[in-house]
Amino acid sequence: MIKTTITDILSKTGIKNVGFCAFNDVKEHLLECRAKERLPKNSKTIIICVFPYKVKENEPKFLSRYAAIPDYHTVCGEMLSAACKKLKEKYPQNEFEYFCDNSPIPEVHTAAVSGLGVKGDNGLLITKEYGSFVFLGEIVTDLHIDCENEYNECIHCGKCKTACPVKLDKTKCLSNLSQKKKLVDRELKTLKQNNILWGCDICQNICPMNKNAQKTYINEFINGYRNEYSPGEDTANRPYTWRGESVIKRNYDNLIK
Ligand code: B12
Repeated sequence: MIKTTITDILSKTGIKNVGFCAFNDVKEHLLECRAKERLPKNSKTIIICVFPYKVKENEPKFLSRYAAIPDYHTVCGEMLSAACKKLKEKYPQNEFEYFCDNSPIPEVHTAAVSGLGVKGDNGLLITKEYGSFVFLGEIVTDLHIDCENEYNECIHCGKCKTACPVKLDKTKCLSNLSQKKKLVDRELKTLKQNNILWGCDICQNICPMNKNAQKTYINEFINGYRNEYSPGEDTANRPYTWRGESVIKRNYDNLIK
């Protein structure tokens, strides 16, 4: 009953895919970050939310899909903030704190145990409807909600590992490389060889579970979609803005010569 009420409230703020996870099941695995201080005292439940982001069938030019749309921290953050406000109106005695990415919650694992999808060998959550082209965000609350959590993994076909140039070694992830301030020549060469301007979707594009991934319904992503980056463009609220334009411009000059 309470799950239905919460799901209905979230759906009114445009959040359509929601799962529930007991905070106790995650508390031993929290990530160290400053946002940890914002966790409600007596946190009991994580309401974990899926935000699909595939806009077009075709891949953007040199950009990963997440880099072709407005910054998800802002878009998902605004939706989660509106949801918290509505939840507080319904449950004034309780606390609701939202997080997205900059979060102490291991989001992929939490979403997987909540039944929103499976954890892929590439470390990402893969949903039935939208594949892995989803962002995750959550509302942590001291409201008690019964959760039946079960953890499931992908089909382990091995295609993502074979395709990934660094064999899914997280310390060498090309997405991470594309976001680094300083790169040595060898690293720039790797980005060039793999046509990478910002972010990397190699492990996602090869995944058979992404074959029929549905497109997003989130208008901010659809309306703000840009198929490519152009130097000098308005970079306000793009996923690469936080690094300063010099980093994406460096990657661009590295590719386009
Ligand atoms: C740091 C980070 C990165 C880094 C490094 C990734 C890494 N793990 O090393 C970099 C920059 C490389 C990166 C890249 C990308 N990222 Co990223 N990233 C994160 C972030 C902020 C933290 C992940 C992390 O460090 N986890 C810590 C490690 C140790 O986690 P872990 O290996 O899963 O282990 C945890 C669990 O296993 C858990 N655990 C173990 N046992 C148990 C048992 C139980 C019961 C429970 C509950 C938990 C649990 O404990 C561990 C943590 O302590 C998350 C957001 C978040 N807060 O989770 C996004 C996140 C994972 N990234 C995301 C995205 C979209 C990407 C990219 C696809 C972007 C792109 N296109 O380039 C790439 C994909 C690269 C890849 N294949 O992984 C999304 C993934 C969405 C999805 N579908 O799953 C997230 C969730 C952000 C978001 N809010 O949407 N990312």
